[in-house]
Amino acid sequence: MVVLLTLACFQNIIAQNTIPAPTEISGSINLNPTSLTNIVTSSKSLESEVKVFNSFLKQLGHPELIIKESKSNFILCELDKNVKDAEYYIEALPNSSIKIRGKASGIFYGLMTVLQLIHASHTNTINENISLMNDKPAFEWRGMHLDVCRHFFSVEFIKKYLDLMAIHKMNTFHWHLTDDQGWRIEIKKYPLLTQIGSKRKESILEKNFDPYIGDGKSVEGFYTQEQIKEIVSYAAKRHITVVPEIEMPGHAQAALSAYPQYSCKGEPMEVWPMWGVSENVFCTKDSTITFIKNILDEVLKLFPSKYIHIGGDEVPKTRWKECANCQANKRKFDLSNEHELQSYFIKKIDTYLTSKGRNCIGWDEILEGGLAPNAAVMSWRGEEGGIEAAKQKHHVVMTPGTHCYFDHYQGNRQTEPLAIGGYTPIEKVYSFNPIPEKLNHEDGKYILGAQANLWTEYISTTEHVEYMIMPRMCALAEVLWTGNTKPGFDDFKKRLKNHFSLLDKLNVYYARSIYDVKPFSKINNGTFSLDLKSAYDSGKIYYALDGLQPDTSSALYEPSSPILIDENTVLKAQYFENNEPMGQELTLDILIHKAIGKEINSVPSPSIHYNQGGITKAVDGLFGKSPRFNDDWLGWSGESPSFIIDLGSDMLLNSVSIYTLLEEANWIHLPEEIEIKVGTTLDNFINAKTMTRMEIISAYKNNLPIDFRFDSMILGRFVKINCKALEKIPEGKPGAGEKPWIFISEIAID
Ligand code: TNX
Repeated sequence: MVVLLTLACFQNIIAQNTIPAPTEISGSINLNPTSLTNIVTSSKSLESEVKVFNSFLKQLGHPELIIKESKSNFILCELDKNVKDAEYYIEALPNSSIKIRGKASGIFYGLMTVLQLIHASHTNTINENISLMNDKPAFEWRGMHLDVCRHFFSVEFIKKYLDLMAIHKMNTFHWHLTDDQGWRIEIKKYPLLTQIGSKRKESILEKNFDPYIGDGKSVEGFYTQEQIKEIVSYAAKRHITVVPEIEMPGHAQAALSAYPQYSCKGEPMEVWPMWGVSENVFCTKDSTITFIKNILDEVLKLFPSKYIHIGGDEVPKTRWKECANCQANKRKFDLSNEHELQSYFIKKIDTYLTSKGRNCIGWDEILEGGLAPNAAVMSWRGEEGGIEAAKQKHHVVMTPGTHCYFDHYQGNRQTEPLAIGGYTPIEKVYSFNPIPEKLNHEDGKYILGAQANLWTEYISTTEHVEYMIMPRMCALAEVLWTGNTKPGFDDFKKRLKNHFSLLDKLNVYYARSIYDVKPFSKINNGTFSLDLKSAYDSGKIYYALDGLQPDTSSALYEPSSPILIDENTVLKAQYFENNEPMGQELTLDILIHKAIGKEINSVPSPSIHYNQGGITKAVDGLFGKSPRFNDDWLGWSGESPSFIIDLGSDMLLNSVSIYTLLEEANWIHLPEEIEIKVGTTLDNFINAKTMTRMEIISAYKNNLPIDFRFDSMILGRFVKINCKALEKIPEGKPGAGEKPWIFISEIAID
């Protein structure tokens, strides 16, 4: 019993100070980490690990350890070839000293743990002990991706990115170097790739796709081969492998702006200023394949990684369908469609990389038309691609949009910087399990790990990059390092709060969205009430219902008494600690109407991807906003939803207001037609109002509902709403020809 208690106590101490949490702690050494003065190694080959460790100590503003023998207060780094890669042991030595034992990678990670403990002891009042531990990663691929094509980031910043990864024991940097909007790697054989392909005249301004509005600001930059070598070696010293991505056959417009002869049409084109998916892809003809192989030859010399990422995602087949060379390939190789042509292309590259002793990895679209024999798959459109590939005994890295897209929003709607969409708060990242439940134990072994992706369409500054990855990367690091033994979000969030001081010292511009107040509505017998929560409960939440900014003199939210609301209200709330506002203010528009909390059904149900909280969300008094990034929205893909709301008794009705959404870039369109009917019973509906597509388009305004005001009041208990979806996304729009989405967040009845 006593032993158990002590153990729990050690875990607690550690739990306050390291991210990711170690996998196994067996006891503690009575030694305050700040008392360490010296560091020695059992082998000269460990000098680089020690140097990096000292450079981090310096960045954190702590004294570096003296690299010299001493009688006491030292760290001994002892190479032990019998310990597995990345694993390490921390053990006690006499005279207030410790030993870190493992291979070079393990020793490096042990040092990163000690680094965090030293920092914590310097900054926290708690007197830390060093723990005895045997720590090892749950997954071998602990990745961070960075898109440097949509926006360019300097060598200096890439180094900072790598430092942040290393301190959190992340070990794979996926460097997205080529895309439609920019080619960023010097290739000596093809100088135009950077002379032309690395310069974009401008970018689309925010989300002005149609009509297109440009921002007039040029974006340019590339890495010379010398700089790339420097980065690769800098990363290696931090036990990080750099995996380059050279996109093919799609996302190739920047390359084709320099060498249009490798496209299907051969016509000139510009480096693409738009976001989305360009139709200008590499042609499948032999000369293009040779061009790509020549590029890869130079890439392989620069990057020693086992895996080379060849993209493979989002390849429109439009050009191939009209191209004599591609059609000839289809006939020659007996391919039945363009998916097989894509597979033909990837297989050629796969064979080439295999012949050079490397493996190709690609986005999950490379499964379409048949997976190349040695290819690994990065599953981004959910888990399905990863599951499929693992069942086919191919290696997989999980990066599903739901948990791993750090270009998504992470906090309250109005206060986050413009993002691509989605909603991936830190809790969600923390809850991620890289091994899908659907995989059996054997197939689960093909999951190498996971990775967060940072696409930078809407991210042009280094501060913004830091904001998007931090602190979400801390959560992912724990998912990937600590794995199943991770102590849980409540424990993590406590450590994170201390960890913020480390990020402060490193001048990281991290997001504080974790403090943001989140609303939870409840409806009981038609009465609307609201609970407010922050991830932390050590502080206080103040709120105001008069539209003013809340401060510590505003109403104090008491968790035991939810706020009752009986009329349309704008609520503002803010979390405070020690009278200081933490995180951003929440602003919530609450709509009180006749359908609140009433019975509603929808045929068909919303898509599983956009059905958080279920269909009752459509009558919960909270409506979604544009840009969309939280759970307020329900979505239907290619289907025409029809709703019936039961108000419980006959009432005189004036109007129905529907909060719907137009977000063409994300394939979300307004309905073709909306029809409202009212009935006193379920079999005598009368038409109340109908709007055609043209009327809907002209009535639609961002963040406002489409109002269906009846010509005169109608008596009824049941309201039926039929939304007819467009058959296909219209030509000229992103996703043309595909199934459109319909999004609805609230149906208000008055
Ligand atoms: C899809 S993820 C893409 C990227 C975009 C990203 C935006 C993937 C393989 N392709 O080209 O930047 O969405 O979230």
